[in-house]
Amino acid sequence: MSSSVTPTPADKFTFGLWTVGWQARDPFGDPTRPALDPVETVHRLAELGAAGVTFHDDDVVPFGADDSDRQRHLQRFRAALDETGMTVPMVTTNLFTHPVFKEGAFTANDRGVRRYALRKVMRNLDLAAELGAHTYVFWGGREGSEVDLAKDVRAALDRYREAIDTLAQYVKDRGYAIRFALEPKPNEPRGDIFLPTVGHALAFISTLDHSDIVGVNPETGHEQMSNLNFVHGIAQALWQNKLFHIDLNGQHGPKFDQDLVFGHGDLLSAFALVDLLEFGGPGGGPSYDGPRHFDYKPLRTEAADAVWASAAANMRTYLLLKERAAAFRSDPEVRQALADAAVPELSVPTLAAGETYQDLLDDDSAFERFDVDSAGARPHGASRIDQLAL
Ligand code: GLT
Ligand code: MN
Ligand code: MN
Repeated sequence: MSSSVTPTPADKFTFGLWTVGWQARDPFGDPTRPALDPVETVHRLAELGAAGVTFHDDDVVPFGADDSDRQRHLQRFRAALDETGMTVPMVTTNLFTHPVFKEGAFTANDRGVRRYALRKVMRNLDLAAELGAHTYVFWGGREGSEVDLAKDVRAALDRYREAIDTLAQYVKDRGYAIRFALEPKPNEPRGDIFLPTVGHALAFISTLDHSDIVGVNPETGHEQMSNLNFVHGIAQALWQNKLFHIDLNGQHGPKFDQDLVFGHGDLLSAFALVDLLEFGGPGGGPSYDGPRHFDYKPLRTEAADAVWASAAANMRTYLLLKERAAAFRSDPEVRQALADAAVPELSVPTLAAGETYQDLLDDDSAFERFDVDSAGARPHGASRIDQLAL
């Protein structure tokens, strides 16, 4: 294996404890793998070259544990982090497993459930700050409905906004260096989930009092479940300076959430994504410098030891695509194809510096004399670009 595709912490690869730790329970079948100890996960991922781990409160401390049990679990976990040098760049809350959240958390009709959910997050925000996390993810898996008439959607969005603003105020008042990242998903487990896509989430964020510290955590498969273009979603989040975190995985089009290994779905899209993240920034550098976080599930058919090979596959795929994206960008044939397709020309503003719409009206070469037939006949050759990428 060449060294450029051997992961190191400098690559900023991170994994949720719940990913490799998934026991493969699904709606039709029992677990196929034993539970994993988070301490072992930290060690195994460190050996594979990951930089850090992320977790839900309940991934480290079982739901309902008393204070002394909580301290014991946290102490073991902290020790594993110290021994391995693994970081915790992101933390999140489980607001979906316990039946108390069956009708929602921040948007539950039951006000008591909403207040309980806020408290559960606040307690875990304190832990996130203590562990040095800079991002806190909100995936509202239970925020939604199956029955339109059983939920006042405008009231639900009011409550969602109230929750995020209240928690953002808490973070600011405590002086925590934490930003929030909302994770969209269209459905599953709810029939329909609020903030179903990157676009919905960005629009919602613009209504917040504390929108300055709230961005998005888009997941490959979640956008593709909606038949949306993930690369376009990421590009728009970057364009709005709202890509605070990213969940990388694979998905084969609109169907249930597959959480495949990164790249094991739409490979050309994965290539364009890595190219955007690594070489889409100013001067061809990275456009995103946060963790490359994998939110995947080892296939239910995999045995316990194969879990680690599948974790490594995410990182290797990313690095292989990064290596090839670098080769693509420096290939003279690619440069020529991009120039022929006029890709760089899109960066030139449509109006010249200082030009007004009146100047445009006065420019008869723009309309009266514009040769629409020859412009319409212009070859672009985008297909050649796809083939070069392939
Ligand atoms: C859950 C979900 C993921 C979210 C996690 C964060 S948990 O597994 O399917 O997409 O990122 O809550
Ligand atoms: Mn996710
Ligand atoms: Mn998913």
